[in-house]
Amino acid sequence: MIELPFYHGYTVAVMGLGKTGLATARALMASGADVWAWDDYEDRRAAAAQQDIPLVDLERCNWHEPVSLILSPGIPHTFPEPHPVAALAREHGIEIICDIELLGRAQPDANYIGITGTNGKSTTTALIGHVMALGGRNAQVGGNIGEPVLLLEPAGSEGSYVLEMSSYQLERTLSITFDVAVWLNISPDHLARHGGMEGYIAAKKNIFRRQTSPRSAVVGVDDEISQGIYEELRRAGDQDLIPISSTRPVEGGVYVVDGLLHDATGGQPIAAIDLGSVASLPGAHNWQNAAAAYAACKAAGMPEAVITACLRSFPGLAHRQELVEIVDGVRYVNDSKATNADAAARALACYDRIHWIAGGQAKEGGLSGLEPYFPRLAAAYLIGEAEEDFAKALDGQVPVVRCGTLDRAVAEASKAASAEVGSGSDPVVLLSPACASWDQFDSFEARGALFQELVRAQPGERSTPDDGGPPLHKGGRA
Ligand code: UMA
Repeated sequence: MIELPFYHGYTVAVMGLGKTGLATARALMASGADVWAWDDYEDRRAAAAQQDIPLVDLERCNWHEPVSLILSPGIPHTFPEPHPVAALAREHGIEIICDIELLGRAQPDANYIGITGTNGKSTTTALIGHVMALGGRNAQVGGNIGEPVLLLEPAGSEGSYVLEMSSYQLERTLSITFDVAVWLNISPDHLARHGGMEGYIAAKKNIFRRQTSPRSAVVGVDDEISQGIYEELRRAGDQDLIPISSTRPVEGGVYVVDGLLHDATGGQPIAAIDLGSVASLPGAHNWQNAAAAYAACKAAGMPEAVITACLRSFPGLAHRQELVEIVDGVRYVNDSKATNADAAARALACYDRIHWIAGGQAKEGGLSGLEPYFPRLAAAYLIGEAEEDFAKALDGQVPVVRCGTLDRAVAEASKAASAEVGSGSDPVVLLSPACASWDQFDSFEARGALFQELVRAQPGERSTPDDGGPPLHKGGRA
């Protein structure tokens, strides 16, 4: 746990008692702070009380007491409208920050690697953490990936924090200047929370805050906005800049063409690793993650040969194109983390005959952008709030089965996919919802866990990719 001695004897307000808030309250209490914690939901407050966390209703307290408000990332302080507690803090001139800001203040001498982007940031973060730890570095992984940073250990000046940074967290982290900042890509997401695309981009750009050489920025240039940001940084010339691409050669950068990762940071491109041989990094989207991780680890001073050796043993992440089981010849893939269309596109590009389970709480734009993948869909099995809208969007192009719930969707998809086995197709039942989970589940993890449970409960003969089945995935695009 991270000590926060600068709060000893001071009152600190903690709003939101999910993962972040609970860890923050505990770290503050252990450091001798007077914690005032609150959550809008009774069950969350009860869970906190069980851990002896002091509860104070932050909408009805004396705001002359607290010196800081640690606001959980999911709770808005600006758009669509400030949470009442954030409004009160602002009215009283109290800073509104997040747990990662506290880490930065407590561990100012540590090395920081920050990863952001709309998609792929968890995989890239885990990949960098894996390579650094296996390569002998003292590296700890946390942040939006799911590990609240105040639960990490002190790193000191020798250690590194590898932090997945959401736009929500970047807005409230002021003290950290990243030694290596990774920007993967950007597409519309969380727009209501940032007052539109401009606000979303501005929040994410904080990853480069105050960077000067020899600090490095690793920037994906495969989408137009990111390319523009790369050009902007290049013109300013503040930090060492490494472009990365998963589609084309980039001068002085790291890029992947047909699965082969090239390192051109030294001028002449060198073929470093064939990503087709890394089973845990399926699909072309993972080429971007691998290029970013390679470039970031190299910028952090790791030798190329160590990086590539460690990349090969990456075990992959749960809920991201995770092969759950092959039952009676049908592959069941859990991609519950795909909470928007762009993320779902990445999985849809990897398989040819897909029984697709989608739906939940739709994001702005719905399914738009997924049209090129429709010919790969044997059928769509729709669940959750988005069912009606998605059915309309797919009407006449893809057979639709309205299922309502995940258990029904798995049953229907499984029945149809099993009937196809042996007919020359290689059916995959893919949960890649293109939606948030919050209408029916607590989190995408809970949604993915139920999918795993439903698949594992099915009768039938199990096999593995090594039993001679077709390849697990292909690195194709639409
Ligand atoms: N709450 C209120 N009032 C509100 C809204 C929420 O009291 O108006 C309370 C809820 O009752 C709950 C708590 O706030 O108890 C939830 O806070 P939170 O939404 O910030 O969630 P945490 O559990 O603290 O998890 C957060 C991140 N969640 C969000 O940013 C929404 C997790 O990222 C992160 O893993 C975790 O901190 C650890 O650092 C998840 C996420 O969905 C994976 N991130 C978004 C994304 O990746 O797209 C940004």
